[in-house]
This record gives sequence, structure tokens and C-alpha cells, in this order.
Amino acid sequence: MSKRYQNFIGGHWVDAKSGQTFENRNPANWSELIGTFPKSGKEDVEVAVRAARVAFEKWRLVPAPRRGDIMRKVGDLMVSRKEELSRLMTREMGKVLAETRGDVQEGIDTAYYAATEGRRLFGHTVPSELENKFAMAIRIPIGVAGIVTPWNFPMAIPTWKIFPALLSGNTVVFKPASDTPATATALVEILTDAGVPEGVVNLVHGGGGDVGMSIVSHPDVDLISFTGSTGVGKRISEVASATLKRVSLELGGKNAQLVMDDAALDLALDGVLWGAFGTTGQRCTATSRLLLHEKIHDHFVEMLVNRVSLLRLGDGLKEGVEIGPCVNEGQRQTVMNVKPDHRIAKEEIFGPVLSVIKVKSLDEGIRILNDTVYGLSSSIYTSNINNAFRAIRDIHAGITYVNAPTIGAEAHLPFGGVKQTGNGHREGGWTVYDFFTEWKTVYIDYSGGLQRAQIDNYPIDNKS
Ligand code: UN1
Repeated sequence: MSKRYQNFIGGHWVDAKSGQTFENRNPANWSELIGTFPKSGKEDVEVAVRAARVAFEKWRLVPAPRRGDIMRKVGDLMVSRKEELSRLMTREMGKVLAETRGDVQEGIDTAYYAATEGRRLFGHTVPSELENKFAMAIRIPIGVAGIVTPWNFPMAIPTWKIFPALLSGNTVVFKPASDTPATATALVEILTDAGVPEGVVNLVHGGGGDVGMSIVSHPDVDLISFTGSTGVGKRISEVASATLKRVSLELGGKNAQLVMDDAALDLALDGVLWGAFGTTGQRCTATSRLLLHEKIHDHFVEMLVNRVSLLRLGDGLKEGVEIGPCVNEGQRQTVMNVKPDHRIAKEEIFGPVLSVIKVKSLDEGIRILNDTVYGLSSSIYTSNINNAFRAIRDIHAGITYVNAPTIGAEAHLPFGGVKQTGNGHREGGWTVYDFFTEWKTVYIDYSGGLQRAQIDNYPIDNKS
């Protein structure tokens, strides 16, 4: 059953000012229309940013533990709607139900983490160098956050960004991927039902060029959090530099799993099957390269080919299906067109494609693993603790798994990568709160007189 969806701006459900719409269809059943959505533009972003700016002046004053209480309600509502949200997500973007349930669960975990962070948001108190003076650094909200998210984790990734942004006292303008606008709408409904006041979260549907870039270039948007391709990330970085806004980029990966000759091979096989083909390979953490020690190479490739041919592809809503479709026809074409003379050994594919490379030693394996412009996730299978620790030290990536696949990061730990996977920020856990807050340093002088710091209070004793 298809539905007519709207934007949510300043607490009201509204159409795009242009009156235009776009369609969202089920990739496993193209004739099923999920709904029509407003095809918004710059003028819709303008109203949304204004609403967010006005709402910020009140929201920033709500005590953080109270904002946390709302986050707890958000988590509770997500629990009660979990199955419905998971089914909607599978219809909208194709992942199998077990995975969409996991995606929603990650949002629930992120909500409860944010709820408790409302009672932390720790600052620092430090001694002053002068008598009768107190010094501290506190976290303060920043302002309006522009949130631009992809279709592969339509619930989890928006929650990673929106929940800490709100808990920290910022307001939000949210542009979800145009392949997954229904899941995003459900998330905004939940935030509203949980008591997020009007104007604090604003949803604007539409394309990256029209809506996304209007948010990024807007002078009254203070920060941008984006997950997507490295190409778009670079463009966002350029455009955002004109207004010097703070930008967090979580971009591509070309992640490798290295299997040493001392590894438990069955375990390594299960790992690569899940890492490479789970979510139809459409994760920035997906295993895209398999590096095999030469001693086990031929045997392992044989095991792999046998198992891959048994994987069950199909509609993610059907029982027993292990791999759903690619999100849309364009993505399927990208995946199918890969040829060996393309740069598949170096560039992100975002589909169920695995390159296999033979290596002679741990050193060569790590060198090849590192030989990419990206640095998100990585994995080594070995039963030798020395190999494991050398890999942890020498692999250049934001995440290293030992005897586990490259996918499956937990929501309460830092998530992000080095090199062209990002620009140094981390999502997840406690680290994301560094992005969504600003430090303010406070000095309180209770001496009653003028005390001068940075005047030399330590004269040199010439006699000694
Ligand atoms: C992404 O694919 O863009 O760790 C991020 C994992 C997932 C990654 C989501 N949580 O595999």
C-alpha cells in the first residue's frame, strides 16, 4: 500500500514548496510503490534552518538529563515498533529481515546510550595557577546540525548522528538518502512522539545536490555530519569550508581480511562470507579484499567457492534468504560492471564482490592490506598472538578485528577511519560527543582583587 509522505518542518508536516514529488520502490519487487515523497530544494531548506535556529534558543537551555529522558522514550518507542520498522526497511532497501532488525536494534542501543550521557557530558575542572581562582572547561551545544545520511543503514546511521546531536543541545536539519525516506520519516515520528519539541528536528526529503548541498552551504548551519562516498565527502568539505563549519565525514572503505597459515580456516571462512556478502556487500565496512597466506591459498579458495555457490539470494522478507537485492538498478549495474582491468583492487565497490590476493608473509599481508587510500576496517585471522599484536600495531585503519570479520561495529565504541575514510572525527560511544559539543573554558576569580595571569609570577632567583 503506497502512501503520500511529507517533510517535517517547524513541527508541521508539509509538502515541498515546488509541489514536486519522487517515488520510492521496493528493490525486491519493483512494482511495489512504498510511497511518494516531496522533492525539496533550497527554499525548503531555508525554512527548515530558520525553524531549527529559533528552536535552538530554547532547546539549548533544557537540562541535559531531561533531554536524556526524551532519548529514553525514543528508545522505548523504537522497541515497541521494532518489527514494523524492520519490515518497512526491508521493503524499502532490500536487506534481509535479520539485518534490518539488527539495524533498528543499533538505533535502540544508541538511544539508551544517549539517555545516560545526559547525566555525564563530562567536562574538566583543573587547578588554577593563581590563588583563590577556579578553572574549568565545560561542554556547550553548538547550534544547528545538518545531518546527511546514506541508505545502507537507514535507521542506525541517522540515530548515530541525531541522538548525540540532540542530547548535546543542538537542533537538527535531517536529509536522509532518497532511497530510504520512509524509514527516516518513521524515525522523525518517533522523536516527535517521544516529546522532542517543534523545530528541534526538521526533515527535508530530496536529492543530495538540491537539499544536501543547500544544507552544507547554508551560513546558519553550524555543523555537518555526513556518511557516504569519498567523492561526495570531498565536495562537502570544499563547500563547507566557505563558512568554516565543523564537518564530520564517514566515507568509503576498501577493507581486507588477512588469513594467516596458522588460522582456524573454518572460522576464517565464516568470517569472510559474512564480511563480504552480508548486507549484499553494501557496507562501508564490507570485506572487499581477501588476503590469503600462500600455504593455505588454494585450499581456502576451494572452500570459499563451494560455500558462495550455496548462498541463497532473494527477497529479504522471505524465510531462509541470506542475501537481498542491491538497493537499486544503478547500484546493481555498478556491481555487475566490475572487470579485472577496472581498479577493483583499490576502489570501493559497495556490493558483493571480493578480490582474492595471495601473500607470502605477515609483513607482505599487512603491506598490501594498507595499500589503499582508505582506512576504515580490517581483520586478521591467526592463532598466533605475536602475529595478532603486530597486526594491531601495524595495520593503518580505524578498526582492527582479530579472528572476527570486518563488519559489525558495536554502537558504544568509536567508529571511523583514517586516511580518505574520513577527516579525523569518530562516531559512536563517547567520542561522538566531542563532535557535537564545543568547549568553553571558564575562570572564576574569588580573590576580590585583580590577579594577573601571564604576568611573570615566577621571577628568576639570580642568587642561586
Ligand atoms: C556503514 O556501513 O556505513 O560495523 C556503517 C558495521 C556497521 C557499519 C555501518 N555498523 O559493519
